[in-house]
Amino acid sequence: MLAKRRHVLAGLAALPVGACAPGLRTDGPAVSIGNAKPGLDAMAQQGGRRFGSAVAWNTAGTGMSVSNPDYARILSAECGIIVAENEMKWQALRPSAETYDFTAADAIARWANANAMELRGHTLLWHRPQWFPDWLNAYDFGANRMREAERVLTSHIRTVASRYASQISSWDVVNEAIDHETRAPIKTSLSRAMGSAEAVIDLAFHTAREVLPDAQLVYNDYMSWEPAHSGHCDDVLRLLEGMKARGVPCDALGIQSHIEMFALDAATGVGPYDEAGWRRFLDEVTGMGYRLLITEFDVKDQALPGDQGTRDAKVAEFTRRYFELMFDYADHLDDVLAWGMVDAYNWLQYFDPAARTDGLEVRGTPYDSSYAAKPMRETLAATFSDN
Ligand code: 9MR
Repeated sequence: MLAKRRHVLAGLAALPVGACAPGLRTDGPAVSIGNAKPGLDAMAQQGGRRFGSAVAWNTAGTGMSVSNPDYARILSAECGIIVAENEMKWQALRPSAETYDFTAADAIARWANANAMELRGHTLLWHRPQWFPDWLNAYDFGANRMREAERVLTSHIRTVASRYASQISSWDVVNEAIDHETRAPIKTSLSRAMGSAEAVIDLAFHTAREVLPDAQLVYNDYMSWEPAHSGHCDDVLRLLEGMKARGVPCDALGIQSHIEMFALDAATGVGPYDEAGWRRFLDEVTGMGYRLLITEFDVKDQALPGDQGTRDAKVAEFTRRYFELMFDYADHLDDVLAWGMVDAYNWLQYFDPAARTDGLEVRGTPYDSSYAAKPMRETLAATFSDN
């Protein structure tokens, strides 16, 4: 664990001094970066971790976020690391079984480099047929099914991981492998051909380790602190225990952190959360030696009234409570990433039509759609400067 920590800190040392200071880019119109300076990444770095965000290059719902100078300026000011929201997934990279298309992923990697930001990798395998390319769901693995499935999986991981090896030091190797409802590992064309989901997961991690001996390899999932997630937390614990027992080279758990207010708790005025259960979960995960990351933070504000002031205050309060608890595990916690910095470019606006029934935008990221910092941004700043 100490070695891993040193690795992350060494990565930080490589960043040019002041890389993320507000004002790095001077070409966009003035935006409010909140009152507190410096930017969130510079504050997070004081505690030995990086802060950053997902960016969309060409997402159907939001278009090209970094080509918007207002958005790019916020990323430059606040983030030391970015992750491609969609562009490194199989669906984006693999138009067919024989071909790769790195156009968008390379463009994001170049943009990160040009703006002195690091990159996270997401994801070498999203273990759900829904997010496999169609050709992979329908793939004919032939007479030696297992060997061909292994070849398809390992050649993808070797090709993608080695392409970005100099820029990406932390990868979501496997994303979401257990079904929330059935509580069982998700079946895919690959797991059917290879005999089990575990066989696929193990091979994915071993292959990533072979290509990236020093990178942080992460299992990423959406288990969360709301009571409705407790079963999924148990299932993820079993998966992590299994990987430990089998000697699978997984270093960390990525906690997506799309935290949810689908109802309000009368006592707290924010969404219900199971503090004791969530601490038990984090204790078990860290007790097994896994490090933690917050990989996709944002807030679902469905149960809050439309009024902007009230809504932003409650979103910030829910954020404060969540980060306060997570930072009780600060010794185990590495990168913190938001799933978008600006509401207009956040998946919650287009992904789930029921995200708000009043037709208003979800206000779940640090900046609103006119690029003004919201109370959530100040909550994150306060968290990082206290830790
Ligand atoms: O935000 C992403 C959205 O634009 C895509 O349509 C969707 C499917 O590829 O994936 C979303 O990102 C997901 C991430 O990759 C994994 N964790 C859950 C995220 C939100 O659904």
